[in-house]
Amino acid sequence: MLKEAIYHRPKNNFAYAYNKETLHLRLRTKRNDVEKVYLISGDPYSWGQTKEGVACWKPWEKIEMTKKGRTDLFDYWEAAIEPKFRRLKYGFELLCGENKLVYTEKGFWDNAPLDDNSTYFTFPFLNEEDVFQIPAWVKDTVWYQIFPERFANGNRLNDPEGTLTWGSLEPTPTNFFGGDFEGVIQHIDYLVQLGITGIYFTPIFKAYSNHKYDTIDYMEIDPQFGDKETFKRLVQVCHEKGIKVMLDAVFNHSGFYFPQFQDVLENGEKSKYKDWFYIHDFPVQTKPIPNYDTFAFTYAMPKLNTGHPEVRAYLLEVGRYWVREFDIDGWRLDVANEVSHDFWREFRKEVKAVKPDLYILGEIWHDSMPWLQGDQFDAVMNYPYTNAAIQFFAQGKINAEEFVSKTTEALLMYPENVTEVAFNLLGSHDTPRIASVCNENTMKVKQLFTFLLSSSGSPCIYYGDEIGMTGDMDPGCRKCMIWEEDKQDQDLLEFVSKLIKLRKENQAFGNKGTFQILSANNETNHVMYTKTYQGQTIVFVYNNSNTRIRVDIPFNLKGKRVLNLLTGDYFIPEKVELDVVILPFDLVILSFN
Ligand code: ARE
Ligand code: CA
Repeated sequence: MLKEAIYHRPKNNFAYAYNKETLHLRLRTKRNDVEKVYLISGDPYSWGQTKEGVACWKPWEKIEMTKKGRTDLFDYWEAAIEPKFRRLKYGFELLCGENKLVYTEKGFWDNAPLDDNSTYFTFPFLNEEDVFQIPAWVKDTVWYQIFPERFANGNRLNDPEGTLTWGSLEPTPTNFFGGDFEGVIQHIDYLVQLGITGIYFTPIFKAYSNHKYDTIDYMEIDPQFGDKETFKRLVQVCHEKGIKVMLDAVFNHSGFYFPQFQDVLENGEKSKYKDWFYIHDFPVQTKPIPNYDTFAFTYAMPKLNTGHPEVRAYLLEVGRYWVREFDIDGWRLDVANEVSHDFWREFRKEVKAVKPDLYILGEIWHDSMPWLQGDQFDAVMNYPYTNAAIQFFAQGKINAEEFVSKTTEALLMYPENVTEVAFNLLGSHDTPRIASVCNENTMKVKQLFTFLLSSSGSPCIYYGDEIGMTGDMDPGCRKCMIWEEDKQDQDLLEFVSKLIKLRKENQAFGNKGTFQILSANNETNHVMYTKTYQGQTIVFVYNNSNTRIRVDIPFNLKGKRVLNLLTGDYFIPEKVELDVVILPFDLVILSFN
């Protein structure tokens, strides 16, 4: 057994409180190197003893761990345990053939040092308030992302100067098409029919650009979208239709025309706002490169000093205000990883005090464990998870094995309670559209939507992706929504609606279902996995090749009723062996009990 590959560390994705009774413990070993792993554990204060008169737990306990997943390099093992006194000392016993190895915090042993509990790993106490807790509704939400300037123009009167005819031109960084809140209200039934239960709006506050990430006033609605009354009505309409509303909080930086920044430009060192930003030296200059901190090198986005008490008070009030006065249900935090942890900790306390089941979603594209400990965000935009799927299904950059490896890695990167609410997406206003990434091969788009909607997490559909809209990187991905039905891919729309319906009607399909890879074959380039919950098994098989393939379904289903979830047909296999034929880039979803 390769000791160098064996890894565990308490209080992160390897050891965490799943709920107020249960701990999850994970171990990493070299792939195919270990046959069995046992968790050896006991109470720190009664290790190895049974104290008389005290209802002690067993002196120690040994339970077998299950193999949770594998990547190209590693196997991952997991066990769930409910320590009677909510604290635990533990180690791992690894077996391979005749070989045995024990792994504790102090290293490796031939036999478990059962007489000395100080060598073991410790989970000191499971305190309920430290358990990562997320709003329950998020687990059942299917999101839709709206870029308000481009969804629908419901009111010509608020159009900004120079507004172009809807969809008449390609989007550029500076053009306007007049989308607004009225437009969203007018099309709310379209979203209801699709099955949407949450909308994430990119910024709506008063700003200069068409994307509104350069805020002028955080307390005002941008007049091109409507006013506070229209926004109130929008939230009301959404809530009546069972749709939650999430707004974008751009707190890392303000816009160039934010009055406080303008004051600094005007008054330099004498400005009372000079410490609201990170000015390197005076006079302030925007060119050739700004002499103040910005988002990227964008001079129009000066970084806010969230360590400054006034800035902090101001932004925290913004955070509370829209929740308190407008009843919004979530905040998506822009450039979340460049703002201090310290600020986010306070932010969480403040906004959750107004609405305890508010969803806090950080925009981070990478491993985000430091923000997902329960004290900052509820979730992050889970780009790493779907990236693997995109590379496999859409781009053919990786093979079936690599897809499984990367997906498993992304799933095990976080505690399970985190992945249950991860914000999964195939694209956004910051990425090329999924149809374009798939070279407009709708079969591939369907495979990706199936993967997205059958994954655990909180899936999000970028407006227009469900009707096959195309577009490259920003600004290409921000075209006007197509409303003429004959120009929409109706077949794709129906397919996506069906998936959402399946997710809602079959608990195994969504968050409750346990995900398990059954096979990944590089020759046929197919992948098969199951989602299971309370007796229901759903098998997903994807053919990611340009030839038709025949795949064995590794279950004895003789005489059982097997439902094809996509067609609604069912059949009863007459033999023990069952195989299915799958056309190029097609997929099959079978369900049975
Ligand atoms: C403009 C141009 C872009 C150019 C950009 C940077 O259009 O082509 O790349 O400037 O100079 C908003 C607008 C954008 C605008 C930008 C600046 O929507 O159209 O882009 O302002 O004016 C990183 C950050 C992440 C950030 C992305 C864009 O970590 O937070 O970059 N995303 C948010 C929003 C954006 C928004 C802003 C931030 C600014 O979602 O819409 O942009 O408020 C890798 C990296 C990531 C990186 C990602 C994308 O994977 O690891 O860290 O994200 O690529 O580049
Ligand atoms: Ca308008």
